[in-house]
Amino acid sequence: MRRAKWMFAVVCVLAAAPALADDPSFSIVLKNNQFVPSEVQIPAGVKVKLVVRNENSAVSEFESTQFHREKVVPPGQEITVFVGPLDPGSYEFFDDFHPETRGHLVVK
Ligand SMILES: [Cu+2]
Repeated sequence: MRRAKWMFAVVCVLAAAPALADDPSFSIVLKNNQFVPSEVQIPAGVKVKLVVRNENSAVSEFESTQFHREKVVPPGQEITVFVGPLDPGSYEFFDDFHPETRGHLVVK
């Protein structure tokens, strides 16, 4: 009985791993107080991984009220957020600590 449960747990982990690895990944860099790129094209209808790296010397907060994410990005570090599946359209994101720094996800 114990052994059967353990086997079941292993199967679940193996089944979940490929799904995580398959999420398309997109990188965004904060530098010179801008998002680079400021327009990021992602596919509609799938979950995607956004990796946001902060190359500025000040702490930032990657935020979007349109796709509901908010995460602090310390200087010299990177964070990961998962978004979607989203419908086609344009979704704004910004640095909540420097609100003039803005970009868009363009979902197609
Ligand atoms: Cu915020």
